[in-house]
Amino acid sequence: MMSQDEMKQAVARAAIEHVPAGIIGVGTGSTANFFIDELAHIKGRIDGAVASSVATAERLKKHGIRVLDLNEVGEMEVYVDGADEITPHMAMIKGGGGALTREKIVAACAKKFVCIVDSSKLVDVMGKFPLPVEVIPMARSYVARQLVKLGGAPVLRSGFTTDNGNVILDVHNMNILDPVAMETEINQIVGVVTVGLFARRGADVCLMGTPEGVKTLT
Ligand code: ABF
Repeated sequence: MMSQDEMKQAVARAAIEHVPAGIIGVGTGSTANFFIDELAHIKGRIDGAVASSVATAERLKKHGIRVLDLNEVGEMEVYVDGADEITPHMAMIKGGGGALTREKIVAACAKKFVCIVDSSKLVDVMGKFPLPVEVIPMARSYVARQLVKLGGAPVLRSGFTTDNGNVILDVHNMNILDPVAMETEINQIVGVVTVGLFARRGADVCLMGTPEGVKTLT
């Protein structure tokens, strides 16, 4: 029986096949960390990487992979990252690791989003995993009240500040039946920096680690 870490490692290895020559975007989290470790083996094939967090930048540098500023790179072929939940339609909840804003920015600059997950992340309806929302600190309680009106139960992530100096509200009890509509609605709340729904621009390919091996969803 494969452990969860072995499944994450298997998808990380499979994602290497999607890495073109040039510059790629790299996500954050434990599955992305396995990917970075795999990337180290083929680092001669790429010119460098754009990181979605300080933690990812540090891990890339530790492996001797060049880290580039997104503003100097422009568009990339591929972005590889994990997710907290993903639907068969490729919509995702991300941000459990707190890097959602930079993840969404780097993903927006990539032609292809390759999502790497173990099978525990696949759901029909998202929302069991609390939805992370990055918020400007002074807007925290205003945004929380608006999220309550949408039926959620926001909880301030305690002792956590994002790489951008903001706070995160983890919103419980969201039954996300229309992810695109909900992403749009939460994006409109003043004081919200980023909602961890990646539905308007979801994944293009999902590599899923299962006990039977890696499956590809498109
Ligand atoms: C990133 O890492 C995040 O968007 C998501 O919250 C998290 C998934 O972490 P892991 O791969 O450790 O489950 O992809």
